[in-house]
Amino acid sequence: MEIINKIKAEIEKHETIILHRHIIPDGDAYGSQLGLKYLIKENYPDKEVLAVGLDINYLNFIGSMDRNVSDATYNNALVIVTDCGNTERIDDQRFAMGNFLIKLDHHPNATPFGDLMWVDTSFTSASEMVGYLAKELNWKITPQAGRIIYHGILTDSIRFLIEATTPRTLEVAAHLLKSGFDLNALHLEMYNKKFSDLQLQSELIKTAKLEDGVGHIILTDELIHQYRLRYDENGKFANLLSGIDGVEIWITFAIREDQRYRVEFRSKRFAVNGIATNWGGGGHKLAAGAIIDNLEQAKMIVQEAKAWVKKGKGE
Ligand SMILES: [Mn+2]
Repeated sequence: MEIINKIKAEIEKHETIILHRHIIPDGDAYGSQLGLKYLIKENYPDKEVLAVGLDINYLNFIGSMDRNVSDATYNNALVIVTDCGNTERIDDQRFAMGNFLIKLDHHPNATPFGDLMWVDTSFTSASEMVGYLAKELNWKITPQAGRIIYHGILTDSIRFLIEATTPRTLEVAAHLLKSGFDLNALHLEMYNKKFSDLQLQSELIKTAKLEDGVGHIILTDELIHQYRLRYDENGKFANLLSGIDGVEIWITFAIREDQRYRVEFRSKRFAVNGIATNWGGGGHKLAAGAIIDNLEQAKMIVQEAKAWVKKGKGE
């Protein structure tokens, strides 16, 4: 791929490289950003490579961000933004202050930006793109980098379950695994559950609603407190209603610290990013998100989803 060589050339041209990704980061945001950081550091040891944005608690076991990156650092720097479709969602809005800007993403290209774009929705994850880049360029991959990138692929692909999973996905994963990180230890760490999580899941399932092909659950503030969940963990039930007969679209409304609601849309075949966009959000065809103010709006969203299923819209 020609684009990969262009990215390589920009990396080689710049002494300082600053990596950004989306706000409220997930495994793929970390995997693509920190993974790329460690890859460049390993293969170009003389370069200064920094990852900016806020840390998120539940991903501490994956890595952490660089703090106190000054504005002056951006002078003559290469900036690469990973896993982020639109500029409003980029964590740390200084992304445009560098010398050259690259967008590396697997979301639909709703907002093109940057001097160079590698946007390809055929990848499961931005992490898969970074892993592919490393494979194609024959870069050395440390176990640390391999683990971080593999984690990003596994989370975004839902353990290789989503339809975007291809032979390439598994080849990249296999290539990363050759770096020698402890796969079993990582899996144990990722999927270890607390008993209270299971109890909370049972509360959510008990109060779940299913009507006209649309399922939804509401994670309330009461539940967050009762089960001592942190607000930054409010996205982890987005797939609780997946794979259920008769559920075409499933929606999770989860309370945020600011008392607004995070909305996660999922579907087997309906383009739910269309609904998310109507509410100021966005995302992938079958997995999208938005933020709303209250549960009145949640009701409207459920009605809208039902109408979509009825009309076969976005199939
Ligand atoms: Mn992603």
